[in-house]
Amino acid sequence: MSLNTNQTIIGQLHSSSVIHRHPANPLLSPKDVPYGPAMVFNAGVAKYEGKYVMVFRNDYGNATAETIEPASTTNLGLAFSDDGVHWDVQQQPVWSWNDEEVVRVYDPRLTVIDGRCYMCFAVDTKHGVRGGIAVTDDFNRFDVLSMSVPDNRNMVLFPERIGGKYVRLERPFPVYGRGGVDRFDTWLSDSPDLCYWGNSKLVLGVEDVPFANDKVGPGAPPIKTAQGWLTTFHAVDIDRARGKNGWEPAWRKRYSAGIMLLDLDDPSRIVGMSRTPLLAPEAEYETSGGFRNDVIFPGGMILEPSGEVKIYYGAADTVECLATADVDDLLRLCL
Ligand code: BMA
Repeated sequence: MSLNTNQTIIGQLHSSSVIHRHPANPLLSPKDVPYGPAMVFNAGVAKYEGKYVMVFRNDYGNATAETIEPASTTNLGLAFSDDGVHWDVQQQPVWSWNDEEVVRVYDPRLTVIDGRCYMCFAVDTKHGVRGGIAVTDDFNRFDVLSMSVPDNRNMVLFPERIGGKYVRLERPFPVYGRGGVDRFDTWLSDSPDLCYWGNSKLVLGVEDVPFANDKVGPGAPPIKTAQGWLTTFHAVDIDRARGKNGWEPAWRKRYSAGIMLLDLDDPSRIVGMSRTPLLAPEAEYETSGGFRNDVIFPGGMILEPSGEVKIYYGAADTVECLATADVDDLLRLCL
């Protein structure tokens, strides 16, 4: 069946059998955060100086499922962990950016490059959505290195330079150029210094993903394997027949996580991609009781020395979760 925007209805989706939701899910919920958010989700996670560190998104300070406030109450929280599963949440949110133009900062992604921790983030401004990159040495002070033009977000940095350049994946929003509807794709740019970005190339078009009809965008920062850069992406399908599915009057989208492998030397080239989702919303904390149900939004991916891959994701825009898989199984899915 076709919609008036040429969107084919996707239908039922299932998660891959190689991925396992952690029994401790959700790892973080609003009740774990001492300054009262109603939603805790879309975290960036990295291993930094011997610990796991997480910067997570908090929304709607005073809201409940019944009373939804504007999104301007978003802030970022910080947590540390010794095992990547049990998290010690810090008492205060981190980094409020006081700038006339900035409405809110959200969806952080962390990448360690040469021992320093960089954070990509989305910024709603009075003149559009921008993607920013900052560096921090203490998770208290964040120095902004670059800000994109609108509209762009979901930036993630590769953990090392490729061909001498820093590289990022990103998802610009070309509304006019894509027929006036959401048809958002995944792009790649490089930079000599993390400040000036260019050489932009298309990596993954939404039409290339069988379980998306609306948008695809970067998930967690890629991890390096001998076969290529392994990376998650979010894939969105819309069905206008969907109605109320969360705290809002209507929510018609579903966010799943996909996985692909990019060429080590030319990461704009896809070596392989799973044609079915890695994670589709199925667990109770992904499909019910949240602000926007049926949302899986990967933002952190860690390759352990054992070959286990930890994938952190926001669920239902309300809680933060973990799923694990063996790196060889993930590579087999792509190839
Ligand atoms: C996107 C972003 C994400 C969010 C998702 C689902 O546009 O705002 O932060 O998780 O929508 O609501």
